[in-house]
Amino acid sequence: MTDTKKQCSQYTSVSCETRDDLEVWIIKNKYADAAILTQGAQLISYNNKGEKPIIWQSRDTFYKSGIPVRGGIPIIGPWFNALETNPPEISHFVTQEQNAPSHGFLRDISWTLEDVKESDEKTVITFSYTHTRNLLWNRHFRTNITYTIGAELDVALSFENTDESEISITSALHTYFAISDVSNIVVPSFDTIKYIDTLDERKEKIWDGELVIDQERDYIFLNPPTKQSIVDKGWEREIHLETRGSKSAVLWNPWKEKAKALSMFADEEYKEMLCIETANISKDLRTLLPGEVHDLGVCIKSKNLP
Ligand code: TA6
Repeated sequence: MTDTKKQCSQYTSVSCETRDDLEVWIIKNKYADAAILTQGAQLISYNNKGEKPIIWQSRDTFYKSGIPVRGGIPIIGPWFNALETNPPEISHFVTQEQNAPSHGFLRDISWTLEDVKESDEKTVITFSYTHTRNLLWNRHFRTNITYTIGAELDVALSFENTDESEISITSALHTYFAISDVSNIVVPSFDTIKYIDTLDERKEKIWDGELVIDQERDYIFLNPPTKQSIVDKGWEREIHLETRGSKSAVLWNPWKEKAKALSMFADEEYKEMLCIETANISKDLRTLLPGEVHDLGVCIKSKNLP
């Protein structure tokens, strides 16, 4: 028996398996099913018992070490997107800029299972990663992610500055939501909210009204409301998000053309997913003094439409 299998055998709601190269933690309790990779501590699926998926994962997924899986909740940090789109306070910590992967390195590396707590209602599972200074990020820090899996899904990410000098980070919970079809979706949450349009020279604009997905979308909303939602008339449900520690939100759908160029993404899959990312990016970067901790989180639940 491997160490992981031994570790798993002590729990009733948690088991583990290997898919190609990667280890997967499977959670099944009274209210929900979920799966989490040790790589990137990435949650890759979540649904309420017997219900449609809330979190989306590509059907073209393969599980190879060092290659992030498309879908679920990739943990993004300590920088967001291409390094050069981040403020200089962030790139300053990267020595080997030419090797800096898009969206940081937290989703590519292996995390450590720290703790599992089980009750009738939920399973609470925590992973950690401790970074020691290297060429990709020349400061120490520690991160923890805790998933609370039950009738709701709670995700809590923390960054602790374990260095002797201050650090600044950008980060995101890059959540891929499952939807019935883009044509059935309305996002009412960003009416009158200022955003950076990354598809139009990063101009700042103000969103007006409900948002529908009828073209490529890649926007960074600034100071969005903490309560956000996706209304899905096809599956007659509304997904609710309540964010913590975040003053930015990314809304992303690649639409037809970009979908074809994405790795681990079938051409037509843009119709089935929508990312709403709970983030600290752009001017919402966070600076931490030695010993300081920043918490970023989101609670996700689904309700039937009346
Ligand atoms: O968060 C939106 C975004 O930054 C898009 O610009 C898009 O490229 C996407 O993330 C996916 O990035 P990835 O590196 O996972 O292919």
